Amino acid sequence: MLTPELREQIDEHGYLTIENALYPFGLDRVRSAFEAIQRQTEPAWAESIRNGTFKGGYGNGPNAHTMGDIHQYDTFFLDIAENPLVLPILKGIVGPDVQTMEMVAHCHHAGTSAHTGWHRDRPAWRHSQFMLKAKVFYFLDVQTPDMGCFSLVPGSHKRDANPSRTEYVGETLEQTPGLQKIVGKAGSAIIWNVLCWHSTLANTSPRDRRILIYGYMPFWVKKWGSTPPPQHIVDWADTPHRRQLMGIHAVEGRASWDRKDVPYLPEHAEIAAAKKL
Ligand SMILES: O=C(O)CCC(=O)C(=O)O
Repeated sequence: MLTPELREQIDEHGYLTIENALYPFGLDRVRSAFEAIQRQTEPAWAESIRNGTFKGGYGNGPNAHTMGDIHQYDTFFLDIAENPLVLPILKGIVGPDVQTMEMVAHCHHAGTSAHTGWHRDRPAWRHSQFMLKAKVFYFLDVQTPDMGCFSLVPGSHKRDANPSRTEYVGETLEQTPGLQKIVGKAGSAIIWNVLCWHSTLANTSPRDRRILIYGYMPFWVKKWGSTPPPQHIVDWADTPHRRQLMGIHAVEGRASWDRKDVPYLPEHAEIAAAKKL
């Protein structure tokens, strides 16, 4: 639940943390699912580093291995998108029509430089009640300050200005005024507003930093575009709320925003038929 205290924390500081957020799934199981994807994708990633063809978000490159669309390897990651300890909070923050945007496994290797600099993910569009985009980072291991941990400037989501791309880069990355390193226990999570100024840092520790990244936005934001949702996602989404979470058919929101290329579940057809628009 988004309690008044959590609401105040996220409104004021732009983030909140949850301990034992992976409890419903079992941390060991999450780690082995992560490691299975890493084993499968690492040879191609290593080859792309050798031949210089690496690309992709979240700093994929020599300092980090970004594994996107992890649901395609294991639908267990769809279950995590629906985490009962996190989703009720997201419904309060992003809105009752929240959908999942991205599902990513990420490894920032031991002894490597930062894989991003200071930025925010989108221009400072704001709504009085809801956040346009929240991300949830799950920590697979304890996050220590030397681990290149995720860092943000608390309260910076309220600023109109974006962070400078030329100040506090490279050697001075960690000198950004107000920087807070997000440390925490294995299995914990941070939910944060992507308008916060944020960066990763150099991982000077002997341990890889392994996290899961989930992005959430309201249902009306285009998700699948011209590509129909993959069948394994449609199959997993066997309830109206799962259909909404996967950006297919809304429970809250207009039926006119629903995907017409995916047949409704019978109970969802009734929900859609009862809507005016
Ligand atoms: O990997 C990190 O800690 C930074 C993530 C990031 O820059 C983002 O989510 O936009």
